[in-house]
Amino acid sequence: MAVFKIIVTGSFNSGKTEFIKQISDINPITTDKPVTEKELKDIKTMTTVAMDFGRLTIDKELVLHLYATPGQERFNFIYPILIQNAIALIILGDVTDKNSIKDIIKYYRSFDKLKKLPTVIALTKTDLPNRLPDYEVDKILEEVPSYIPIVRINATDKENVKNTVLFALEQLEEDQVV
Ligand SMILES: Nc1nc2c(ncn2[C@@H]2O[C@H](COP(=O)(O)OP(=O)(O)OP(=O)(O)O)[C@@H](O)[C@H]2O)c(=O)[nH]1
Ligand SMILES: [Mg+2]
Repeated sequence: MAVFKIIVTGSFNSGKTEFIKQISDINPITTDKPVTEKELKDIKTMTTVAMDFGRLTIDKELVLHLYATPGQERFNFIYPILIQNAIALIILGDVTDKNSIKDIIKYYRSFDKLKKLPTVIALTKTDLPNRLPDYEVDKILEEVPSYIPIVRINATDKENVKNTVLFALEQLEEDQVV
């Protein structure tokens, strides 16, 4: 049986923990602690400080281990540890938050420097009424290399999340063919 490791990253509040919770077939391991920064506390009360871990059994032959990073920059030290043996990267960006979309390219570059991985960008919260207009999001994402696929999802929807993970696996297969 093969075990593949996938990394999920993205800004504070972009939906990483939610993503892992939706996909995992075991109780996910999370490391959420109360938010200490005053300006972030208004957005949400809990934040991931080390990682989230979930497992998805595809079939008898293949199990995926999903690790999500913390969203705050002061926890960046975990990236080189998490990326070891990873086979794909999923970067989340929250379409209700301009800065979260701007951060996508930053995450891409940080991880690309550590290791080149097949990557998928998943824009979250596309179900919310306060989402930015598509043209605004697309404009910010112009900097992203055109070979990186972008999908729009609701991270609270299990099927959406599963399809994103399967899509990331497809990227891997395509890369191997080349
Ligand atoms: N409606 C909706 N809510 C979402 C979506 N994605 C995330 N959320 C909600 O947004 C909030 C923040 O999500 P988290 O999963 O905690 O975000 P995170 O990226 O893990 O945040 P940090 O660990 O603090 O960086 C939670 O209440 C989620 O349920 C989405 O696509 N749609
Ligand atoms: Mg989290």
